[in-house]
Amino acid sequence: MSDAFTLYGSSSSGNSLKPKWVADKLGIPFRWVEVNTFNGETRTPEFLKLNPAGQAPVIVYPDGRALAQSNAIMLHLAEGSALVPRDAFARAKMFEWMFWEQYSHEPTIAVRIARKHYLGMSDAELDPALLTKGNAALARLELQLAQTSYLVGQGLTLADVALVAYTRVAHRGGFDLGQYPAVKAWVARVEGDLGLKPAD
Ligand SMILES: N[C@@H](CCC(=O)N[C@@H](CS)C(=O)NCC(=O)O)C(=O)O
Repeated sequence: MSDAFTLYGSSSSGNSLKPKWVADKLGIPFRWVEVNTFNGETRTPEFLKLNPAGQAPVIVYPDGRALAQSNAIMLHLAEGSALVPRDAFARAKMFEWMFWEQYSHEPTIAVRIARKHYLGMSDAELDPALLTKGNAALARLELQLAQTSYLVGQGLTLADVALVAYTRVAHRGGFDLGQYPAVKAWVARVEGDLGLKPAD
């Protein structure tokens, strides 16, 4: 991967920040193009040519190849690095967390953050299941992180990057990380590893 790619992303989107953090951590050069995901910029004919799903993030190489889905982009960027365990079972465990993130964590926590914090919806307007399911996801993380420093054993992997993205700003969605001390400590640990300042 010698050619710098362009990352189309939104600074307010954890999904967009995931591949940015991986590229920064691994010293991979790229160009960031800010996209507003709330005003239809991802639905223009030009953007749909890059990602027909109409979502950020998407990366584009100088030769025109494009890749979407935050976790797929991270996997591509981090292949062969220490962020992807060499051991097959540990690697599969990393995938287990990443698939779970997209099905059970992001659709509850990120969606509540977007609606409450960015779109200004009141608690009464929000589906109560988002809070219940989001807290269930945080409890699932707490169970693991009370036992291990990182989600897969004792070192940072893409599973941590995927899951910290929205967990670190979960308070914006009305979640209280004070109820999850191991998660809170892990967020600080991963932010340190990625060189991020604590959110808010
Ligand atoms: N599963 C996708 C989700 C991407 C996604 O939901 N992107 C949102 C921002 S976080 C977006 O671009 N929304 C604009 C739209 O749907 O029009 C990923 O992980 O990349």
